[in-house]
Amino acid sequence: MAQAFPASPTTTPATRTLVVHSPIDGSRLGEVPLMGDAEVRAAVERARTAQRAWAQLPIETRAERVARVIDAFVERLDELVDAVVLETGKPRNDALAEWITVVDACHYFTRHAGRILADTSITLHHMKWRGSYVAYVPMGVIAVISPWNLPLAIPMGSVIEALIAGNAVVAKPSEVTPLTLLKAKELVDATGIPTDLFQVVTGDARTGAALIDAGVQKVVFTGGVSSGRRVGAACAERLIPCVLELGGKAPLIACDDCEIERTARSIVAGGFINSGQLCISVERVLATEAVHDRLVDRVVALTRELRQGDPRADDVDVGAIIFAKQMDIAEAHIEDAVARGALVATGGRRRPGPGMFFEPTVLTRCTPEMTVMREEIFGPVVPIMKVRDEEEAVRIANDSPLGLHAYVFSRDKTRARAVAERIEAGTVMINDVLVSYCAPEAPFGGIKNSGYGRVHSDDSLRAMCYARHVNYERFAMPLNSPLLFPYTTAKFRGMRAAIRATFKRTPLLGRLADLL
Ligand code: TXE
Repeated sequence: MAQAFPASPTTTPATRTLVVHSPIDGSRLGEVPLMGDAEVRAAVERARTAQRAWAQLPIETRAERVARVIDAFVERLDELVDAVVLETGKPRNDALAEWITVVDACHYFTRHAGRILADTSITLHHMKWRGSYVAYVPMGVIAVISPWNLPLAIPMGSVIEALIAGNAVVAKPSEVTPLTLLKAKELVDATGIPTDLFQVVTGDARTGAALIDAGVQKVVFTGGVSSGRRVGAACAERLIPCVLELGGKAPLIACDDCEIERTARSIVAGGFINSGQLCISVERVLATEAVHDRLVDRVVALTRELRQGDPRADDVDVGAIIFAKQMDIAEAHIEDAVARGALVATGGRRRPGPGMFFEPTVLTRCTPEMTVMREEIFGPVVPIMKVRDEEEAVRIANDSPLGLHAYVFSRDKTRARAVAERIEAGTVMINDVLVSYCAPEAPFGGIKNSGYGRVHSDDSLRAMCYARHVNYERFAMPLNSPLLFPYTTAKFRGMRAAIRATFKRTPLLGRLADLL
């Protein structure tokens, strides 16, 4: 179908702006500056200045001020949800899920930051004359670079963590969906949090690259694998840490004792919520022989019941495709799969009419060599493959360069856990889909080409800080300690005897004898 409007944001070189269109009907939503090096650098410098005063505040004060973001989000919920719906074409429910993820993260971290970031005392196992503790020191300016699929939840989750930890943030939203984050910034500013402390720079990949080069102390990046490699290399050059969250190919293993209705509904939700544009979407179903046929029938029936359309109405299940390129990708996968013997059980096409809509699609008779089973789809396409048993399912699930998320369905909790523990992924969910992302206290991130580092969780909040180890004196060592100059034969012998007594793996009495 010919595009009735620009497939992605159009740039206007004369004024250096990005024009944003709604995927619902192509209407023009607004335009934002395409920022270059100088603007980005200036934003980071302003952020650095604001951060110095912010970092001096007690953690409780910072948490209390960030908690006001919850009030602003509650107060202006509809405004924010509408912004997401218009810019992404997703149903209100999907937009609300983004809102909840941010507000709940804010709720959790503002309540627990004092505990998570408290100085941690370390008992030294040998150096009993000294004591240690770790203090979590704000890093400075954190760069958050985010994609278009969750334009509110992905950047704002990290923005909240960075701020509570005492940092400033400069965030670069996707060029496809910059307006949502600008709206969120408007709400954050209204809480009285200093405007320079959280800034949004708009633009494309070059703007993102400029941000990494602008003297930031850490980068939290979510996006495609190839961009992630470039971001990782740029951070390595500058010796700054980064979190790379690079997408997935989540398998769903349906064991032969799975509950058919629950599994089918979860497949449909996991495959078509957000039009399948989630890095944790169900991207391949591995159904054991015993349940395959019943599961396929139910998944297809439920998929046909989905109501797709203008997401501004409340009774729509599946909305538009956010980024036009994803429709080409979906079509290419379907074409390849059909050429290799798959069946399009339902869906399979773009929907005619205005807007970027792709039918929820179920492919059956899939096999591992099909691209749809190997590469990220990031669209409303669910391929199903029949496997002999769990063994084969686990082998195929792990035969992937990606390892972000996975799902196991079984009535037997012990069995499900045994399967889950064999899957190579950052998160494995049992008997449910997607909601694990909404648990701020649990780590989220991948292994293999899905990237490294974690967002969410207490560890991730601490990782927004430098761990400063402070080592102090409990008892003063004598000035003629063997650790201080001058070295002498007597000191050396004393040290040698002590070390042997300490590390010799024999009973205590024998070791004490060494000291004599
Ligand atoms: O992501 P990109 P895109 C997958 C999905 C999709 C593919 C590409 O399969 O087809 O990734 O999506 C900025 N230095 N995911 O093109 O290009 C860029 O401006 C600094 C998975 O949207 O990776 C944007 O803000 N910044 C994913 C952000 O990075 C750079 C979600 C992501 O852009 C940069 C979306 C660079 N060198 C798509 N290159 C997920 N993991 O959830 C790009 N950017």
